[in-house]
Amino acid sequence: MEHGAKTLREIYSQPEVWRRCLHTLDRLDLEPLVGDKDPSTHEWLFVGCGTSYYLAQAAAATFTTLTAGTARAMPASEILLFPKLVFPSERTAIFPVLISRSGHTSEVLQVAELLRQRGIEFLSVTCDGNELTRLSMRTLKLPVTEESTVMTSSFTSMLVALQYIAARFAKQNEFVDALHSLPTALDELLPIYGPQVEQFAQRSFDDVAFLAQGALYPIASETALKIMESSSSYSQFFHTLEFRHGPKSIVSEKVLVGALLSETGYKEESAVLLEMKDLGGCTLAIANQLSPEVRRSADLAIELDLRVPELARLVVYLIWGQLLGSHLGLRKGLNPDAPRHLSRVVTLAG
Ligand code: F1P
Repeated sequence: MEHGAKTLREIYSQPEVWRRCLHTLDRLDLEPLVGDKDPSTHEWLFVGCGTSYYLAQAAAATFTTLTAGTARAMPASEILLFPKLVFPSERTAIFPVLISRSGHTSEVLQVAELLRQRGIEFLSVTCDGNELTRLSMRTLKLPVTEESTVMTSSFTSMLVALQYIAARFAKQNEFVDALHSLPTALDELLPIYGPQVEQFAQRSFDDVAFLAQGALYPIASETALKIMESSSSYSQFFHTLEFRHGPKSIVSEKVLVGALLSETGYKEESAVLLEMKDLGGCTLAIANQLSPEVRRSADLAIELDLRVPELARLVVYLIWGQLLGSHLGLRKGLNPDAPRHLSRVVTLAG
């Protein structure tokens, strides 16, 4: 099989996969799954490893913004090593949500065991199921089959599902409608920007940094992780305005600075990107609507033009980093389907 064929197929399959997941969610009775865990009375604690941890952060940002409740995200290892950080008081009602594509990652399974021992009910969100399903009383298993080592459609589908649940709690039917409109919107964007990202990836970079703020920050984190996994290049992520506080000293013409620009913080965030261009960096701008100066100055400018609430756009911001990672890997002669040193699941011995 051609290098990267599996991963690229899975990236391009996302409109179809989202449609399938939304169809499943529309038919699902959420009441027995989460009905008694209203975020106004329970703190939702999203847990995962790697890509699933960034997904946990994006889900927590969505719950905090859409519902009146509080939500947090933690890597599974943190709960195992520092449980006091997570369970500060017996009085706080928490509802953990364990996220794992494979349902097979050791640290996540160990957290499931720990929660069972403490008698804390939790929800598992997964694509494959596996042991996690057997340890869970409540499971949301999505119809996503992903063969690739790196997570692409599984990330976006599980995030769409968790956003769907948050919107249901918040009684925001228009948000659910917005999620339903994403597959068609992405179908239209892929033929426009897919080839542009591929072309852009023919350049080589010494360093890569992705910037974002708010709910887009975990999406920038996952973008950087995709670049690392698929192209074995080191890539970092920062809150956009933090980039001025030191990191900008890496900027040169061989450094890619990518910004996922929010609508809320557009003025302040785009000023950082324009400044990095002035310092000689290569810039990539992704925004829902681009201002003329950013469109002019960026080396690659992607305009999503989605007519949905800002928070419902998260998954569409990620597609371009998924593609960029794969194409950078291919340009380096690597196989993004089989990233160096990585396996599909991290299983710890003992
Ligand atoms: C989590 C994960 C992936 C990563 C790698 C190893 O998997 O860390 O994010 O790309 O392949 O596993 P999972 O718990 O969601 O299956």
